[in-house]
Amino acid sequence: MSSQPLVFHPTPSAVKTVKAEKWPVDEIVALLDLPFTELLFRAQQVHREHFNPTEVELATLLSIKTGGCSEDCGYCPQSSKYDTGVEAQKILPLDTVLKAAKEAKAHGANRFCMGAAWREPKDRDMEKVEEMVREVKALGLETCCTLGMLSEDQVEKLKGAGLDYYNHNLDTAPEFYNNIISTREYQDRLDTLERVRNAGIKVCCGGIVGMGESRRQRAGLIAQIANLDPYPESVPVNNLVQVEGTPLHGVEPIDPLEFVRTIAVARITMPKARVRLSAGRREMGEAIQALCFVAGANSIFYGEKLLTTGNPDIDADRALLDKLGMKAKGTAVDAHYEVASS
Ligand code: SAM
Ligand code: DTB
Ligand code: SF4
Repeated sequence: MSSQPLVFHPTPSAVKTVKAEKWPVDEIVALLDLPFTELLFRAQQVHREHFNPTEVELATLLSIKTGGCSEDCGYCPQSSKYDTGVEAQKILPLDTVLKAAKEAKAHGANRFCMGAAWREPKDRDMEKVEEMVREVKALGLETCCTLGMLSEDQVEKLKGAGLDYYNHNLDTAPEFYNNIISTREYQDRLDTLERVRNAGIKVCCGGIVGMGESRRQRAGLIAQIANLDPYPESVPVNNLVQVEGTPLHGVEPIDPLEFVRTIAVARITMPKARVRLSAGRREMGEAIQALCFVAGANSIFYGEKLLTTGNPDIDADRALLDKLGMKAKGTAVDAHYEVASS
């Protein structure tokens, strides 16, 4: 008995036009797989097309609302689900925030980032945060907030207050995400990022490596960020800070040179972004940090504290930048390195 081959004729509604991704995961894996020297050379070439390679942006963080968070992010010392010794506090008063912002400015910071341990802000919090943004901006600092998920209305309020950047991280690749967080979806994060972008606030979006993900999953995270259209203006690359009491405490740390590779690939795929060498710097040592700058990192968190964990102190960072002949963004630069597009 002869049988006809089954042919599937899609109906027009089943035919989707899928926009080609700018950066397929395979291409990013291929970059990560390059010989180290080749990868760093390519990253330097891209970096120098858009930035002065001797200049670093300094962003100071302040936790404006610490601990007691309802989410279960497996890396985070501020989740109420884990016993990490971080105590829940109320939102800081405005004068405390302004004092910290003035100190940051006096130390030469370019940007002041206010972080809150919320799944999302409540409406009664918004007025306070808006006031903080207005007043910090009035000091002449760039402002950034990271408050969790935002509704359209909340995004508009922050825009109205003059917020420059909103930080919301994708954290890891979609296929690894459920190993890390169960209380919010990847899509929720993408939705918040879209609202921020549509409101005309600049996007700061990155992730964490060293959570036990594979190289392909690191590539998957970079692909997600680099394929945002347009890609973020700021890309924080965090190396997991392991905190006792969190589920990720004790995970095998990432090889430091693999961290440098990740920075290089972020630079190549997002040429004009500020790539921030973020959490985990204190554990890294000077040589690895120097390699990260060679790989195209041009921003750091600056000040002795991140949100709840430590960061190199200001004197150590000043000494490192001096040793490397690097300068803070906005301070005198060698005319030789002036570039048009940064
Ligand atoms: N609660 C808000 C949220 O999650 O969107 C904002 C604050 S949350 C602490 C901001 C980001 O800090 C997280 O998305 C994560 O990427 C990073 N982070 C938190 N704990 C970390 C850790 N132990 N090591 C490295 N990065 C961490
Ligand atoms: C980001 O990507 N890293 C920062 C900032 N955005 C908010 C936070 C790092 C937190 C590290 C753990 C802590 O200090 O609690
Ligand atoms: Fe809460 Fe943010 Fe920490 Fe997740 S990362 S537990 S949302 S503070």
